[in-house]
Amino acid sequence: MTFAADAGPGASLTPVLTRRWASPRSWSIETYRQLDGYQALRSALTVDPDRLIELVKNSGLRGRGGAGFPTGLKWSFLPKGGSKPHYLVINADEGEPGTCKDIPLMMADPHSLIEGCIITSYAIRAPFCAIYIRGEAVHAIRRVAAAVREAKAAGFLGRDILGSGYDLEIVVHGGAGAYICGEETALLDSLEGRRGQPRLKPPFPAVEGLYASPTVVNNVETIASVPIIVMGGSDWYRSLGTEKSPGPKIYSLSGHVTRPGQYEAPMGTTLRQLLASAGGMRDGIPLKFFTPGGSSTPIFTPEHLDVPLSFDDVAAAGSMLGTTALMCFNETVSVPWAVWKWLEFYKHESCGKCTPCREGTGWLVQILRRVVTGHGTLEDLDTMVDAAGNIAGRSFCALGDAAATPILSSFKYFRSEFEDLVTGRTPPVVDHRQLAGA
Ligand code: L3W
Ligand code: SF4
Repeated sequence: MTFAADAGPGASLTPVLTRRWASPRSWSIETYRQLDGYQALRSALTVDPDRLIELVKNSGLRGRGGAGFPTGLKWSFLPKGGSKPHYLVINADEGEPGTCKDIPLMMADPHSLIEGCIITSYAIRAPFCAIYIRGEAVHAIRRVAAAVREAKAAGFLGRDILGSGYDLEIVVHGGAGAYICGEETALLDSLEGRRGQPRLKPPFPAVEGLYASPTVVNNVETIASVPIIVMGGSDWYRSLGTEKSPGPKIYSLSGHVTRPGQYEAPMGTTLRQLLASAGGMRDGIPLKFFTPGGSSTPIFTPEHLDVPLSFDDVAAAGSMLGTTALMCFNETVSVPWAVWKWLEFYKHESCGKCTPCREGTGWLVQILRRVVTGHGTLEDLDTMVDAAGNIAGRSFCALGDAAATPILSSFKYFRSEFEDLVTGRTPPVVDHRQLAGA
């Protein structure tokens, strides 16, 4: 399957979230306002906050951070009344391997996120919002912080926003480069100044989040979708995508693709369509496997090219939509090598709080090093599957499950590649001397 001749029609690209990205100085407040920016805020501030929550519920918007939880429902979990303040926290700690949509969004159109933050904070009656951005993305931290200053100078933040009587402050917080801080409760610990490690759930952040107060934690793309729902209405939003996964989605294509990048298309678009829009596989070398939503999601093979990329369709086909990070690997790639690289990542990023993940990821990496250097045994393969099976479902947070996923899903489709390496039918993919000190 090369996508040169048999690609079929491309995706019907629908620039909604990305519609301003190609405009000159798209990140400035001047460009944003020229292109209808902050109009949704004006209209939202005239509406009762509960009606905004209803609107987002009716739109069917689901979280874009990986789990697909219904956004309006999450907002409605915040307790009514009570003495504690409500908070909004934006998870901009984009770190999932292959995921590259939130940082591009913040770079190209930071005001869409900020407008979404203001509307959401108003809807959940929060006086304070924090945007937690991955530490390595210094450029994004600077860009969003500059946009917050612009928004404040224009009267969209601070006291009595647009004469509505509503007050809001937004703080931009840079993380310190730990993947685990993308887990929402570890993020909250980090924001509070502690070492980022997941908390026990329940209580969910909606009940006890930042400083033990009711908190909504949402992803960047989720919140940037709010102004367009306010402007377009829930029926229009539902006219894009599938019934259970409505709206447009930013798909990130990476790997052996002719034109990698972000492609915005309705939920339910297939990889075959996206690849056709992206010029197909690079150099016509066929696709071997791909991740539908980052390395935490079970891999797919060319037989899944026509699976609609929506939460439910991908789940029905045996994987997860995750963050729609479509990493595409061609036939030159060794699956054990790719799995080894992913496991090195999870071992490095394991926070160490629970034994299955802390110890298990280390064991898996040791075994995988033996396998890719040609020093593994058939028994090693069974041990790997056994260890992965004991991490999945037995770890404290989703990182443990994520670490087990590449092993379990690659064995489902490509066990013979591991066997060929340990029996010497294929040569090692890595020279053991390259691993000295690794
Ligand atoms: C109140 C309830 N709130 C659930 C909330 C919960 C959270 C959201 C989803 O992991 C996945 C993970 C990664 N009352 C609630 C409730 N909530 N029940 O709903 O919760 P959950 O536990 O289903 O998922 P999660 O812990 O948010 C997210 C996968 O996404 N993933 C991750 C990518 C990483 C990034 C990144 O780069 N930063 O996004 C990719 O596949 O493995 O399975 O807000 O509080 N009864
Ligand atoms: Fe930490 Fe891994 Fe346990 Fe999550 S699963 S708490 S990352 S050790």
